[in-house]
Amino acid sequence: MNRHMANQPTLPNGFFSTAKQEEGLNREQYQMNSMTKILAFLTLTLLLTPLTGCTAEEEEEAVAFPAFSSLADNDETYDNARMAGSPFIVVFSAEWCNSPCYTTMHALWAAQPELPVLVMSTDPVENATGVTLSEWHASADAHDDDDTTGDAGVSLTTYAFMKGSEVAAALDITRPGSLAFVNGEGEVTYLHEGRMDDTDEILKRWSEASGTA
Ligand SMILES: [Ca+2]
Repeated sequence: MNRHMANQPTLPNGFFSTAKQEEGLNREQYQMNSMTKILAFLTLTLLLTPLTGCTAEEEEEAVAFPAFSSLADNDETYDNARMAGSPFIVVFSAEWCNSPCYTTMHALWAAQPELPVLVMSTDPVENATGVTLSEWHASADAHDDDDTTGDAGVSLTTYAFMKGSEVAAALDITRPGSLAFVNGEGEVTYLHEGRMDDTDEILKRWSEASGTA
């Protein structure tokens, strides 16, 4: 037995120490690799963090105009597909809203005539206060009429009057007197609450929706 063992090839001197050194080296290399990976991960995280923030912010800003389909006073149906590809303005009003609704409608026309405007009633009742969509449109047209001089002023010919309480609710609008500017992508670029009669502000918001700002 002893002879047999003696015949075993002798390991070179320092074999174990060399192996240990190699093992130590491998561990060091492994640690280095891990460090590199961690550093790379941290760098990537730092680089991506602001980008992620921006993306989330943009997604937050881009509110899609709600899905809708409504028959207007001109007997034409307006929906998202019809309005897609070009900007438009939605005035959330009601058959019984004279102020500030009519003021805002005429301020839009005065700022730029013949804009594509959808006037949506936040009142779900059919013919609210006994007024049809056509009568409502006529009443809005007459808002700037001068009874004493007989001057009929302007008629809001490019404005379509329709029901839209569900659309308004989807945008958290519960009462008349708000506006939405919508771009060609169907995204709300500006939501305004209350009277809007400042020409510069109207033109600025229209430019934003048109993508020309
Ligand atoms: Ca008029």
